[in-house]
Amino acid sequence: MKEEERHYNDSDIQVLEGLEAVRKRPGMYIGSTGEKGLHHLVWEIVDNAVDEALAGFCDDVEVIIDKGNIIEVRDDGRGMPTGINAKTGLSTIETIFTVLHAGGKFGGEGYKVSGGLHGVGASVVNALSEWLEVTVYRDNKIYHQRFADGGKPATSLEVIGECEDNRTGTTVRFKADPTIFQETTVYNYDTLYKRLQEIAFLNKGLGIKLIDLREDEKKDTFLYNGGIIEYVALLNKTKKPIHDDIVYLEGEENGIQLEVACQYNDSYTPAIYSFTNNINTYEGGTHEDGVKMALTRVINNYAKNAKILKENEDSLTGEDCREGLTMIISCKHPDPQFEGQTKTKLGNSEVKKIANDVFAKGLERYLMENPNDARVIIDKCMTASRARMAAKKARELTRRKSDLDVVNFGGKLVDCKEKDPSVCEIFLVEGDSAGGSAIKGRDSMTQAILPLRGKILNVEKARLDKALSNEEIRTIITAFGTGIGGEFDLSKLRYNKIIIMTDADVDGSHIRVLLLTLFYRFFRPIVEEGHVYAAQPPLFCIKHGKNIKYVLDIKERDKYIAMLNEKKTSYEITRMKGLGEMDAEELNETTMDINKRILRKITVDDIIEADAAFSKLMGEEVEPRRKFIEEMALSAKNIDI
Ligand code: TTJ
Repeated sequence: MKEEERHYNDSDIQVLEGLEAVRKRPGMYIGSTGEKGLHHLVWEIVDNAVDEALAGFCDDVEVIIDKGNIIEVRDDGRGMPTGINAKTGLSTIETIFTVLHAGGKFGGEGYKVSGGLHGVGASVVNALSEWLEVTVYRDNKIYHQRFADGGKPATSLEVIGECEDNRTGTTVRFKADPTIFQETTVYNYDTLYKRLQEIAFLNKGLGIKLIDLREDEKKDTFLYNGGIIEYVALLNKTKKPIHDDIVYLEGEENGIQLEVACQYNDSYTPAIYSFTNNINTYEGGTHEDGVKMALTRVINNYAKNAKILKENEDSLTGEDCREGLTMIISCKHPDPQFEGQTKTKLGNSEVKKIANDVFAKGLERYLMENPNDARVIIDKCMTASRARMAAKKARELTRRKSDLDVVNFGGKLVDCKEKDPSVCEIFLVEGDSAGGSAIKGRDSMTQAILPLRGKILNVEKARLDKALSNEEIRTIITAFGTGIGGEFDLSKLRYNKIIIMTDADVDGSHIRVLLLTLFYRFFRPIVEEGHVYAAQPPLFCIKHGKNIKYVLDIKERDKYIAMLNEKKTSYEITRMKGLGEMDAEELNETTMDINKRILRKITVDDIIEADAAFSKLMGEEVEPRRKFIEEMALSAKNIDI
């Protein structure tokens, strides 16, 4: 036992053992100790302030990122209780910050967030902090307590002053422990922005301020009196809605609240996001199922009654009814059951019927009262249905009859010999000339080459059936082996890495973006599971003596030159040619050889964001597109050297 712990009593020691468990296995409590886990600390504290707001005792929550990556969360609620807790004999505040899972038991009523990893409690944040301070304004007094060194009380709860004008509220300030968060303790403004904005959308009338006091001072305020209606408006801002109104429906039964906002746009992809108690239920669940069922039923009934869908025609499928639909579903439940792999699937069976009823009733009424919108919506679903049937026919053409079936490729794919996908790669190469060099320069065991001629179809503006009539795209689908749309199967992917090899110029980045759009729309799991890469042909070659060094950009070039100058080594720099001008050996050496090349992994960490970005990029407006290409070029990360 450490010297300073000796005079701790029994219950203190139990407490410390609890927090010690958190420090030993932080991943169990916050998922990871990487950037995501670090931000989890903020969510944990913010949830408490938001709960106080949802209970109706405050309207404003403030999150400050202070210099040194200190986080401060403030609310103007009632202030945490300052009395003694009978069970622990400690003050309620000390209990909440030092006893594992105490939060729920001692906190207020109302909709407690408890999904996924949320709701683990303020004590977990305290345990993983270098220090944490809580200040409570209540009864015209200012209470304060400090914890340090992984959650140990450094002072007891004391009154440190009087406060003016019946001010009430709670402020928590903490610094994440860098010995736990070894990867990074730097907060990402955009990450905080996105999530706080989302919380504000999901809770109309709740004001949230985000303030960054580090180098580049920044400030944003989120307050949406329209709630999820404004969320849908934002998501559709980069698209073309096909009707003016955003349909909004709400209902409550047995303390379970449901809100839905939706609007169709002229794209072909649904963007449906569901939440329960402010937590994104990525895996869906009963609230989403209920709403989807109601949507399909109501649309079919309307189409049949209006004689748009004839008696002898097939019903519209759920997919038909969701084409181009942007929708937010928000459920507030007093006792949510989260299931699924990532605990982001709502399991409460009673919600399905409630969601179904609330949505069906509301949508029926909306369609009745707005016959023009109804017509536009039904027409869109009908067109989707016809396109689906056409796509079914076209899709037959992409099926591989066997592993050895090369007929489908029209001779374009030069496959690798190895059949084990875990070691295989496919290069999608811009142009026939670079394609030719790549074929000669590859490792024929594991590297397959697919030269791409001409432009890739922009699938943002095309439905599946049109995409499938495109030769280039059909070849890609067949090569990947996964199928597409409803029959997509990631386990059938024939290559572990899909590597886009394009020139480092505007045309190259355009082709890259078109390919990414294709993958994102039709092969999303391939992107999500990290199978997509961009090859990075070097920009400069530096020769010194017998050594050849390839560098990616000017910055790297100058750094290398500076090093050579220090050693007084003489060198010769050449600017590299485009992919098409490199011979097989050069191409292998610089871009393909697994021991020398640099690949950039393409990731999608925020589906909502990426969806908007792709639309922006591929939509009509030129300026945002140019900007996005630039940003995308900058943000891709270097890995896999
Ligand atoms: C509980 O019921 C009595 C009145 O106070 C209720 C309460 O706990 N309110 C409360 C907690 N307001 N704010 C918090 C809080 C705020 C932050 C930023 C962090 C934490 C852990 C709690």
